[in-house]
Formats: sequence, C-alpha cells, structure tokens
Amino acid sequence: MPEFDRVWVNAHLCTMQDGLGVVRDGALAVRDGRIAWIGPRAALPAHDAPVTDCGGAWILPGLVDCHTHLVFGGNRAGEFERRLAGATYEEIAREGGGILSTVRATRAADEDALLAAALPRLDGLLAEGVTTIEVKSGYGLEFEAERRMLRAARALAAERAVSVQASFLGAHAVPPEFRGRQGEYAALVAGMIAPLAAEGLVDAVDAFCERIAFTPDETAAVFEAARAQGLPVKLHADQLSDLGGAALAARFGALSADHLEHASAAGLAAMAAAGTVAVLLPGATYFIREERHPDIAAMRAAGLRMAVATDMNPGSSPARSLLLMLNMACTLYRLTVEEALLGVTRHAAAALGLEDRGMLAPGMRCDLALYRIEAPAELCYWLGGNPCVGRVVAGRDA
Ligand code: DI6
Ligand code: FE
Repeated sequence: MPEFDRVWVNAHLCTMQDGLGVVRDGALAVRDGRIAWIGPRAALPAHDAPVTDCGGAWILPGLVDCHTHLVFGGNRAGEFERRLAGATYEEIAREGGGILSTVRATRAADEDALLAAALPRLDGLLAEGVTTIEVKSGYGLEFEAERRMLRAARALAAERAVSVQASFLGAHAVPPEFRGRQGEYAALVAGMIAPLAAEGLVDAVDAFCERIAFTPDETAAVFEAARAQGLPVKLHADQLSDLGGAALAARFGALSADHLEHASAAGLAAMAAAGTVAVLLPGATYFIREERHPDIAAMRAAGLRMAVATDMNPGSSPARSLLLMLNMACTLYRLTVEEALLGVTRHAAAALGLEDRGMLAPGMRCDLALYRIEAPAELCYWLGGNPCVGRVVAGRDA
C-alpha cells in the first residue's frame, strides 16, 4: 500500500501540464509536503491516509504572484487624484514625486512598520489562493533602507504560510541625493549586492531600465555584479519606451523581463531564445492608462512563456488581487484563459526560477488552491469576488 499523508478526492484538477491539463473527478495525494500521486479518482490506489472530500471544487497549483513591490511605506492616493486632474505618471516622477515620494515614506518606516503595512496586502493575495510571492526592494535606495525592505520581505514568510522570493531592486530610481550623479549611484547599487546576498536576503536582482530610471549600460553594470554573486536577474523592461530592455535581459539570461509594452519583436525573439519569461502586468497598463500594450501576437509567434502578475505597488499598479489581473490580462491583452492561468502558475514559477511548483505532478510541492467554480474560465471572468475556498501549502491547510 502506498504511504500517503493525506488524500483529496471529489475535485476537478487543473494540473497545468500540457495546457490546463484538466482531470475531471480527480484525486491527489501528498507525502512529506510533495505530491505523491495524482490522477482520476477511479485510478487512486488503495491507501489508509485521511481523505478530504472537496465537494466538487476545482484544484489548481497554488498561485504564484511573480512580480510585486508589496513592501513600502505610505501610499500615493494623492498622486492618483493629481493624475485624474491631468498630470501624467512621468511628469509626477520628473518633479520628484512618484517612486521618490514612496522612498521618503519607506525610509521613514522601521522594519516592523514595513511588515505591518505589507501584511494586509499579502493577506488579500493569500485569500485568493496565492502560495508563492515575489517581493522587491527598491524604495529604500540606500543600503540600510534596502536591507530593511528585504528583511521585511523575508519576515512575511515567517508570519504567514507562503513562500517569498526576494528581489533586490536598488536600481529602481535615482535617489535625490544622487541627482545628476546617476552613474555613481548605479555603481553603488552594484556594490550593495554582495553584502545583501551574504546575509541571505537576495534571491534575484532586478532593475528599472527606462528613460526616467537607468540606462542600459548602468543596468548592465548592476547585472554584472549580480552575475559575480551567482544571482539570477530580472528586468523592468520597455515599460514606457523602448530602450532595448528585452534584448538586454536576454543577453544576461534573465529569468524574466517584465512589462514590455514597448518591446520590439526582435527583443522578444531574443528573450525566447534565452528562455526568459515575459511577465505581463496589466494592472500597470490599466492604472497609468498606457495606450500601448505588449505585443502578445509577437510573443506567441516567438514562443515566449508569458506570466501574469499584480506588480502591486503604490504608484503604477495598486493591485491587491491577482484574480483581477487574470481578467485584465484577458480583457486588455486578449490572452486566452489557458494562457492567463499558465501565467499565474507554471510560467510564473518559471519567472522566479522555481522548478518545484506551478504544476500538479508527482514530486512537485503540494501547494494547492481550491475554488468553488464550475469551470476554470470563471477564474478569469469575474471582476471581483473571491471563489477561493481553500489553500494548501506543502501539504497542509493554510
Ligand atoms: N515600474 C513600475 O511599474 C513600478 N516600478 C517600476 O519600475 C512603479 C513603482 C512606483 O511607481 O512606485
Ligand atoms: Fe514593478
């Protein structure tokens, strides 16, 4: 008899293997936090483990939100009102508002305050079935404040049943004290990577390559320092203009390049060749009313893996729902339901370099999200509401 710790039955499964990989009336068994068996209930081997009847719910791999700026001080509702009155996101940034206004609030907060502010935002995502989240620094822009953000990100995983991947985004904006000395700041950021990594605070290094942020050369210098530490890189690429970010990310074998509204077809093809995942952030497109959308047709033609994430941040995407992003990815970008759901499971895991999740298969982590729905398309269809009725992390109810 197989040794299972627990078995779930009377559930429909989206394994996310080979598309949605639907198994109707399926069963799933866990052993030591990993999936030990999965398939049609009728084929489930005899066992003596406790059984959970899911009452016809749908089970997906626990969702992965692979791009967030969840940890920050304050918020920018005031700027939102200014934008409603006509100011643009870039104008506000150039005046020293935007990211820099969140930097001021974040520098003023201690680690406990950052953690306390982030937890309710995290809880909203978890309630929808998220089990893995990426969190970036990038609102400290000085060593100690960046370190505090990363420590707060790590602390989230101690407070809740969730996996947290921390990305160092020191190259997010030029801090006011380095105005006019941007290259010097980029070099300083490159030098922060080794000590932060030595403390175990960094899983990947990210940068914002943009005309209001860092040039491709400055970005490359930061990426070289990441490479020297053996850390993977990611890039905020071609969001507001085409600086060749997609190709730059590909050149460094980045895990992902994110945003990509202005990326060229050649840049996207380079990403595909490098195995770099395209992370789509429809909340940012929507919230800053960016008229140009990522070239989904070119991504499909290039065979790129597409992920979908919240980009949760106080300026360009205060998105507290990954399910809402599924709808936006379908409605704004015309993703299919299958593409969107792969984007928050298998491809999102790939965007974080995590090979042990994002799919339901033997040997994978037993991270599950259970939904009271009649078909997977409902996850992309509703605007608001939350059909999640259960979350399992490493085989345990969470
Ligand atoms: N791109 C974004 O969308 C966020 N960061 C970035 O590089 C915006 C962050 C913010 O406005 O606070
Ligand atoms: Fe972002």
